[in-house]
Amino acid sequence: MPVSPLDMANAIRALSMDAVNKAKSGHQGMPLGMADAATALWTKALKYDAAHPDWPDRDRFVLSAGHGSMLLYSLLHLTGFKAMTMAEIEAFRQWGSKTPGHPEYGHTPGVETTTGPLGQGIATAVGMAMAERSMAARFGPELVDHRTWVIAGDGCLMEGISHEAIHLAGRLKLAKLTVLFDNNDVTIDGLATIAETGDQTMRFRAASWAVKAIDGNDSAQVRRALAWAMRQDRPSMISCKTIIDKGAGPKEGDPHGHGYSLFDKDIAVAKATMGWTAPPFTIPDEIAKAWRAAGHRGGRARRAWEARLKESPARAEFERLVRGDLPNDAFVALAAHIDKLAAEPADNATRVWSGAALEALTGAVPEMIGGSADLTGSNNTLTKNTAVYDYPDYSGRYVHYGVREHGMAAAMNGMALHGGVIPYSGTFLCFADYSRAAIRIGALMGVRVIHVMTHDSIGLGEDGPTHQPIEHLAALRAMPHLLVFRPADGIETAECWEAALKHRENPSIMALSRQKTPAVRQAAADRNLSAHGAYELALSNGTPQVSLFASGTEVAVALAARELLHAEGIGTRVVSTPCWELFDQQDLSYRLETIGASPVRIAVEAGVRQGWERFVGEDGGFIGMDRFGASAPYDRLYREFNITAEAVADLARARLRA
Ligand SMILES: Cc1ncc(C[n+]2csc(CCOP(=O)(O)OP(=O)(O)O)c2C)c(N)n1
Ligand SMILES: [Mg+2]
Repeated sequence: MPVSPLDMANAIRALSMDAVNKAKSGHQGMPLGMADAATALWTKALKYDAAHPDWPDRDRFVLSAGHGSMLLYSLLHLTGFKAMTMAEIEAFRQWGSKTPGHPEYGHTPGVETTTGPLGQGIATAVGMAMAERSMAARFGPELVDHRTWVIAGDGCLMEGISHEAIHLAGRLKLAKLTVLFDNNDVTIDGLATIAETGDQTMRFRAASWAVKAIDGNDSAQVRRALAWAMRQDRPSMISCKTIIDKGAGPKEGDPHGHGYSLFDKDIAVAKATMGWTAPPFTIPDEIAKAWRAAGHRGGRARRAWEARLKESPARAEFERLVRGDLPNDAFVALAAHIDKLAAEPADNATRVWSGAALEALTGAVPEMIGGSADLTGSNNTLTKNTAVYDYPDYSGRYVHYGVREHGMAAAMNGMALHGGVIPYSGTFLCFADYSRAAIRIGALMGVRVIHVMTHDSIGLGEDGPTHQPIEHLAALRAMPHLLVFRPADGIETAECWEAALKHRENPSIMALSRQKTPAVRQAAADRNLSAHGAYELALSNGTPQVSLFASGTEVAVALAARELLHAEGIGTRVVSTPCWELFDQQDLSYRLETIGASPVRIAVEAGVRQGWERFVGEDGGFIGMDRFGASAPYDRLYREFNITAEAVADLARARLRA
């Protein structure tokens, strides 16, 4: 008997039920409901070669509904991704397995992005589709011509980030992006209608998508819809009406069937209903063979692509970009900029210095793609090298993301994951709260994206406490793998940009000032001092009695306090701390030497104290903020909140007397 699409879909169902049942946790509802649609996608439309999971011109598949991970793991196993053995399927959700609860990028070959927090996947996929268009504009369809496919559920589309993502994709007319909506009308709490009566098809249409509604459990309809999607001149959404736990006999359509809810007895009934007689974790040969054949389908296209790449004059550049290597001369213009600043120190806002650094970098690093969430003029992210990225000519390198911080951050993750581009973007530091969930996924995945976040303290002034970050630096420094840079002047800003670009497995934050600040570095250094994370900027006259630690604009405050103290014969040194995470990576002797052993240690930062103990000790002094800010010119705010050289000097004297 020939193998039918239903037989193949039932293989996904059997594996998903078995794995969730063995783990006694997980989610089989969605894998069962979407098995038919996923089978159509992975056997008819998706361009991939299971033997080469990293082939650059493969289609990207994003399981935005990451809780349905067994759907993806089943597909990877059945199509023959080497790492996804049956032993891994049996070890679903266990320590060290390739089958964690939610798909994790970098952990499991074939997983294109980490998903689980609902809505992130679809927003990340938008970035993948953007990067594909950018690369295609550079290298042409011979080398870059692939699609991005997403499966998203009710939950993903309820999340606010989906709104940002859908409208961005619609505005950019990303025709190679298709979302399969698992329209099963069920979430965890029960029927989706307890919380949702909107019409997703109308919503996508309103965002300029092509939309089609089908029966997602009818494989012929799905196949036709996939072919339809590939003909559209805009992003497409296929609303797949499905039944959760499809195939599970009496439990089919259970409004509480989202998670682990099929036990031995139910599975026996389900398998009997679908005529599945193989033992658990076993795929009948004929069905396994059909799936393997689907996994090899893309082999010929891959080999043809490899032949084209071999002949292409752009081959070396393309391969460099895919590896993520920077151009050899990436930092030549930046070094000249630093030399100029060292020769002629100047005062300015660090956001302006960032703009200057970006002029140098975007000229030398063509894969940098910038943008802003509608704050271009404030963030200084647009350079003369970055034309606007837009339909129909995607060769530009500047994205107008609109007022969509969360969608922007997620899109940047997707761009970096796609590869070939290095995304950076801008907003105000205070709105890191809006994008935090995407920043976190980026940190978890270890992708090189750079978040320019200006207006980094009360120093932004008149916009007042709603816009003034207080706890944000501490909150961002708490996140593993994230590099939080807060440079003090033009040279440090350039150095921080260099460090951020060189750390290819970390996202970075550039916290930058709105207000002018003096040059604190007056001479050329023989190396990138900021790359040490913290360094002694100003020595003490004589034995240091006081060590001052500061970042960003407060470094100048610390230097002024040092002058006051030196006038009184009190030896004072100043340590600039532009990136705590990089300081952590220095050896112990460097760290101890930099912190020093003076009797009085004081930190100065226009944010909360949390974390500064590491430099000043539990009993150290702190000059900063312990409440929200206020609306006034910035110099008045610094005085009112007592973040001044005098206040630092007073505290130092008091501590020396104590
Ligand atoms: C941001 C976020 N909030 C909450 C959850 C917890 N959660 C996981 S799945 C789910 C319901 C999802 O419903 P749907 O997308 O319709 O999936 P289905 O039940 O159809 O499989 C929820 C609330 C999550 N993973 N991410
Ligand atoms: Mg649902």
